[in-house]
Amino acid sequence: MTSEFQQKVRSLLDAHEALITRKNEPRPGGNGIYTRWKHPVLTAAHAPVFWRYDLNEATNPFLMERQGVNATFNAGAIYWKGRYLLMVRTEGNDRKSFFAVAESPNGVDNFRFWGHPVTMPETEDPDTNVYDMRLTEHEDGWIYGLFCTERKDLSRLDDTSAAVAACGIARTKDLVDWERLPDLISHAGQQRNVVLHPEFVDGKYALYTRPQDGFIEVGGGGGIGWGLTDSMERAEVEEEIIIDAKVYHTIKEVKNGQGPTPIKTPKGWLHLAHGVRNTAAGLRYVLYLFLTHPERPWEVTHAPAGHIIAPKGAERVGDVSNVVFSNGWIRNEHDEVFIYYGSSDTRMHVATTTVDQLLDYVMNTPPDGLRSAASVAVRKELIDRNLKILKKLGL
Ligand code: M1P
Repeated sequence: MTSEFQQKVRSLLDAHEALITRKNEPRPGGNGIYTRWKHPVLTAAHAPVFWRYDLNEATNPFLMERQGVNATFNAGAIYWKGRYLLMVRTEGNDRKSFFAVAESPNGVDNFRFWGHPVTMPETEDPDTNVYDMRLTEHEDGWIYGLFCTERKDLSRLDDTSAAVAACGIARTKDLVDWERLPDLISHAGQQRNVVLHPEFVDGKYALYTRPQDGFIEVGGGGGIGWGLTDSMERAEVEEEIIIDAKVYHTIKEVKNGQGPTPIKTPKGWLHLAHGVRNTAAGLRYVLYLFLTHPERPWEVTHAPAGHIIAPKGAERVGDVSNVVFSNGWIRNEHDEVFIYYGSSDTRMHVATTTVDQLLDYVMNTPPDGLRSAASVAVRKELIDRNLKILKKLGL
């Protein structure tokens, strides 16, 4: 006979299975650039029951959640042996983030976490918190995971929230066993959003960086930087040039950061990034796209004005509201692109598109004229062209 406790465990497992096997569907409508999908691909409730509950009746007679998961967001992504893998920033109720792989057969639903979270080795200076991994399959044969490692700012002991962000580096061949390498040495006070370019450039490893003075505030620095290093075993960028700067009265006025590893196309490298501006309601994070030169990935060739994805509907609310953030996308063998993005530091979503659509968007969307009058002029051109077409078509 099944005990009441066993029945309660069974219903927890059944509810979890129903959630993770729920079929997703594209949202109707859209903008021709990409399609949003109806359900988040991952939420805190997707974390396995056995990660959260003590399932032993003797030690947990009330079947309490002993180690709650608060959020699953800002996932790195990789297409791995025909499967869609997310390296998820999983945050416990204790506010500590850790990495965990969730796998899907189709990229839009049925994401299931692997049995255990990633055991990420530490350096001799232990990380307080790790998050936002970017996965890069480098032509040297390794898969690199670059992530933010956060530690207390020991020069400001009086301020319990003062922290230092640096770029942690690890590499793997199977996404299970990780070799931790020394943190990136750079000459900026804080580094977050560091991404490894997948190819050697002039025989060196190339990194997109984000040199800034402050932890949340940018201070004197900011912008998406570019630097080279001889080795990833002792990665150091002597010099960082800013390839995509913050600009007044744009969607990246306060700060920005490279998103996932750029995608190589015949027209150049497609980059997804996040831009941040301030509002009376706090910071607003949106995603934008730009293209860089095929041989010189540090040269921006096309930069559409504004955002490609902004927080919408339920995405706007969460632990840190009004945020979309992406550090993972996947291009599959059909040149379909799955853009994975976290909303409001709480959950993960997917939007699907193709390389062709993204190239069309990035190459044919007007750049930012930086003034209202310039925006009106470029919109009037479109309106006039369209009115002629509508007239000709009798519509
Ligand atoms: O809370 C919003 C985001 O803030 C940080 O991003 P950035 O360094 O660009 O400000 C990160 O902590 C990111 O994880 C988070 O989503």
